[in-house]
Amino acid sequence: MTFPPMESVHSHSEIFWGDIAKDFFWKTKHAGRFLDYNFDVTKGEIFVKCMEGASTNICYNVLDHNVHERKLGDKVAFYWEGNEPGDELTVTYRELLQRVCQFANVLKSQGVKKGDRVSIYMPMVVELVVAMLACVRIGAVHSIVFAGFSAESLCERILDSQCSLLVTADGFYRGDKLINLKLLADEVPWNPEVDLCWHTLVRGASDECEPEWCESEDPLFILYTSGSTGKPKGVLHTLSGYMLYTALTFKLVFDYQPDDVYWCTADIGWITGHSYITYGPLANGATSVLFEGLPTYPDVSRMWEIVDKYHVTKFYTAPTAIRLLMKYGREPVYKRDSLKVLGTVGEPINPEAWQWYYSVVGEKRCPIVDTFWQTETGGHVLTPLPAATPMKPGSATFPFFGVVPAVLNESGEELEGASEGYLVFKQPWPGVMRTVYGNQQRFETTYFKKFPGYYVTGDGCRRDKDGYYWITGRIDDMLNVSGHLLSTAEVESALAEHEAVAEAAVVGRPHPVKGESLYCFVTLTDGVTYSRTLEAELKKQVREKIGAIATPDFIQNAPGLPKTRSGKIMRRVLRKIACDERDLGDISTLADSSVVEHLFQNRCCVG
Ligand code: 6R9
Repeated sequence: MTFPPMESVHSHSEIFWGDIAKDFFWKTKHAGRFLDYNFDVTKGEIFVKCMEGASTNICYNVLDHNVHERKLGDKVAFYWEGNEPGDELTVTYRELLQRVCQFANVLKSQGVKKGDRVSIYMPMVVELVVAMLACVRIGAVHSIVFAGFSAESLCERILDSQCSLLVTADGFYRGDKLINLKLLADEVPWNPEVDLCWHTLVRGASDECEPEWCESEDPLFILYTSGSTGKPKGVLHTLSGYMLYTALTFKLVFDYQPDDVYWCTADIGWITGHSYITYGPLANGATSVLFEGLPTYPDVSRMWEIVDKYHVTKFYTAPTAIRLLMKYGREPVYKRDSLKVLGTVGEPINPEAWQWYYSVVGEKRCPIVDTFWQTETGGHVLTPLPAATPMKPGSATFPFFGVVPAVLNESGEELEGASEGYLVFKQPWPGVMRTVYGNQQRFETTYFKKFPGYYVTGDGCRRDKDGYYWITGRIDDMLNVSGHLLSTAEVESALAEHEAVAEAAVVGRPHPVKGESLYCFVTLTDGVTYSRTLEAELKKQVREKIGAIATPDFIQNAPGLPKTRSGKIMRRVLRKIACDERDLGDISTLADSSVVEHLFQNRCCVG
């Protein structure tokens, strides 16, 4: 790729992105403007359209095009490293293409057609990538549900996106724990009436399958993310813009070179895995590690053993993993000479973790790319470019090409220079989400209503005198537990569904490894007494309704909750109680202040 002058991305996005698009195959070329959009609710429906008129197939681009045009057939696409050391597989681009075609034929034989939704609930195995690309090949829309989610969460997502088929696995090991995915998926072991076996189906399938040519704005996938009302939102991404955006961000943010071995430790069930394990790296013909296991199994040097084994050059992980490993000191971090660039994503990285990552893991020779983005943004939006952007520990630095951020105050005015407020974006970039699946209204209300004319991230941010952006964390009712967003409302309703619970309020409490932990206040129904058994039941209830990531760390019996006179729960006060901070600020609107003292006296100290 060659690069036109920097400013051209704003004034001539056509030329900038057109040049990137030349590296891909287009069945038909686009006509008209590169990006067409409306970001202002007062002017009509919100929409973003990129490369209208073009048709392509992403599966074709990331596989066939790499094998046939770029001659990368024998290049390794994935080194799969299983949970158990010694379990390993190597898959080349050519093999991946064959396997994807076979499975695409299987999907077709099951009646899956262009536009149909397919749910995927699988561990980190090669078949997961095969299943997603097989969907893409035939124009079906995948909806991947992270394998840590509960049966109920899976069910909710299948129903919301009206999936016609579920691809799952019998089970897998995470560390030394067996997870019976199939049992979770249907709570009935095997039903020959509805269940079909992957291996049997694939055995008879042809390994050739003509790709389905799709329009730029046809749906590519749906990925659910927590919503502040409690019901998850199906974030919808479409073809061409997402492909170009993930391809270019991957290339530049990791300074991708053809002989790199790249490893992103995220799970494909989250957006990081979608964009930076599957689409971005494959679009560049990169070699990646696909890891099924945990950073601490069988011991805490597992990550560095993998880095050394595959000579990983570019490494991408989350602050929570860094903090976890930090606890064990520098000794387990031994062989890592191959590393060149280190990335982080998922939450603000605290300076201590940043320093450890930089000095211990990177031996002060690897630039750190702190990438800020969201399921909704499709790819990195605030990020340094390694070795080109001077780093400041804890800052995601500057916008990526074509991204125009602003900092707004409560009245929606743009702040200039050094300032702090709401982080918003003023115009779209190719990879931004297009809608909430089946609910355009919710899309507009969530992201565009508060400040007309802007995409609202839901994050707070500070811009310093040098123009660096510092994410200060969520400013809505979302919690970030180990880099995963959870809505307080979702956890509250899971708790309130228990017959012993009359009301629940959930807040975040800082946690040394997870970033935030869940601190839950529950008011019991009359006549019920609080007990350890009930507490365990409540934890189990949340785990079953949402998944293990949402398991409460603390539950406090709250005979009364601090409320305003109009009956609103004052979470701000609850957050202070959870952290044992007595400076409550202005509590003049509080209906009954004795409630607060009672909660302080009975707060949980240990989980
Ligand atoms: C990619 C991903 C999005 C939320 C986002 C923000 C937080 C992500 C961050 C970061 C500070 C970073 N976040 N990266 N905060 N610095 N580098 O994580 O997507 O799961 O949708 O979460 O995560 O709060 O709004 P998603």
